[in-house]
Amino acid sequence: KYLKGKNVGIIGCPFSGGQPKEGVDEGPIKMVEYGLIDQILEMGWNVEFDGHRKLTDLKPTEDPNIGRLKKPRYVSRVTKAVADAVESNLRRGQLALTLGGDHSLALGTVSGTLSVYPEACLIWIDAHADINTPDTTESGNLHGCPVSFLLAVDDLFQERVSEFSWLKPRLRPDKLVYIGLRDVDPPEKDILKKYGIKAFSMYHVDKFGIGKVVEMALDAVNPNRDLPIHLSFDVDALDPTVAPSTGTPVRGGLTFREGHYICEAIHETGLLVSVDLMEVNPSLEDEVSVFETVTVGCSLVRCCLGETLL
Ligand code: Z70
Ligand code: MN
Ligand code: MN
Ligand code: MN
Repeated sequence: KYLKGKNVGIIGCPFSGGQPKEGVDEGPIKMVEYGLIDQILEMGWNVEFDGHRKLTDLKPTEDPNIGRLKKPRYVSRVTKAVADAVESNLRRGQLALTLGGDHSLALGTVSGTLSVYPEACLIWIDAHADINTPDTTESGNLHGCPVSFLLAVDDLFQERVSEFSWLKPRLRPDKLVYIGLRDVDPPEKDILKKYGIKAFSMYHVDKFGIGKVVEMALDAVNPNRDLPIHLSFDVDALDPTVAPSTGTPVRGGLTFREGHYICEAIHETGLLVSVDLMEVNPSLEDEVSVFETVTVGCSLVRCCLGETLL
């Protein structure tokens, strides 16, 4: 409905500055090495990919904390560049596919999507809510904060961080829905309640089944099935037995099929304009774990682009 033809622009983002563990910057590199581009080409898509972004060039020489926030200048510069890349892909009628890298990158991807499609909804698949504010974050890691920066509410935190003045918070709370949550910090729970944000935790997946949960999630943010969709998929939403090589694995996650079902069902709407696949860290765990995590990342992406079982 929003995209003309099967054109995808891939934005490879080797970036780890939103959290403390090295190696997550290798995630996009490994997904491409494992053949993701050829797999997408074989599905009949036109693919634009000019290599991974040189994001480390944007690293400032000095980047002291702002309050608790770690590496705010680096994260801001990188995510601004990513926002511009997503915006450019979408304006040229391509599906924007961003490969991370840590989930702070969604500051950029979602901003880019909303600058082209202000009416877009955001479906966030994650073990974590990533909605800490500069006031509530315990860790100071910006990958735990992107959603709060994106929300268009005026009283969410004390002061907007001036370093991120390029970022226009324009995500309305009723356009955001979560699936897969199971490690949400107490202040994050308060924020979800305060703004009435729809969230389906693993409890809801167990209670209703993934088919019903995806239907309820779409009903919440896209009741007439006519708005563009941004899907932000943190691979740690999957159970650690399925995707072990990620920075913050949390037990009790989505099965292999539940994760793929989400991508298949969202593809089926025909409304998907922007996809993030984040937090694959090939430096964690053993060789088999890395293989399983990278290949599951690739297959989730293929399902978003329309791969079916039959
Ligand atoms: C915690 C924080 C987080 C991912 C960890 C954890 C956030 N709520 N997100 N791993 N992907 O640091 O704010
Ligand atoms: Mn997560
Ligand atoms: Mn925690
Ligand atoms: Mn996340």
